[in-house]
Amino acid sequence: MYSVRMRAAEGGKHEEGGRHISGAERVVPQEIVEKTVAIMLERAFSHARGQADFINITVEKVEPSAIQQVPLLPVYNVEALTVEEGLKAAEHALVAAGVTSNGAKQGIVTLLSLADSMRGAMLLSAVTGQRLDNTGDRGIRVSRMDIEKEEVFISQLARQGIHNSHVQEALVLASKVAAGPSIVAELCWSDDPEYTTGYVASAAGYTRIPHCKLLGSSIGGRIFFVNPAADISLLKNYLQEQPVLVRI
Ligand code: WAQ
Ligand code: MG
Repeated sequence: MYSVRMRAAEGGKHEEGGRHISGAERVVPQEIVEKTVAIMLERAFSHARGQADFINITVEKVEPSAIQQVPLLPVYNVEALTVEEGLKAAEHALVAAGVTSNGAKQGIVTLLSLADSMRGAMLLSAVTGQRLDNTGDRGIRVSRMDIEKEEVFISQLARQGIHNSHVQEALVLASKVAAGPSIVAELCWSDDPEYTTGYVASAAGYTRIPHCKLLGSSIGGRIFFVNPAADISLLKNYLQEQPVLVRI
């Protein structure tokens, strides 16, 4: 199997101050590597966030015996008609998942106050809402994950009437994250200006929340709420390095 990952930026490389445009990560058999790279390149070049002028694609062999299997999270939907209702629903879902009320509020404010979207996610204490990682405005990028049977997965989502590439990728990422050591919950909404549905996930499930932001906003992000006693370097290693296949 091969890990294939892409990151694209505008105005130079990410590490030289370029603005993050898009990214993607898959773990696929060798026969599919070429097609996967082509799809990622196409995505990087045609993204609503901007015109990428730096694209990094990494292809790396993964030993099948090193791949950890994790369960696919069940999907739930809540209703919200406005951004205010959406963010309230997110706060409730975070508290239900085990984040303190203060931590949940702090997390939502942290995402709302981003000046621009990051490439990765922030780690926040599930108790105090304080930032626990030291990756600054780069964030931690979850990588090396995929779904076991993509066609079955897609038709399952289509049957529930919720298939699109955002849901598909977010559910795989959230399933990997929720199975990580010391993870309490995740909060996310997209940085794509045309996509406003976000979610809260934990090992108990993935709750979709409409209207987490206004249509047209290019600011989104991810927060992983963790147990304050977490071993941060162990968790970072799991999120970035551990190959994971989500079982359907
Ligand atoms: N690892 C960590 N953080 C990431 C990653 C990753 N692999 N990919 C994206 N992020 C962060 C980064 O800060 C982005 O700015 C932010 O998340 C949003 O990423 O069920 O599309 O890929 O309908 O724009 C939710 C779907 C879609 C809800 C979320 O996120 C639903 C989405 P995007
Ligand atoms: Mg995006």
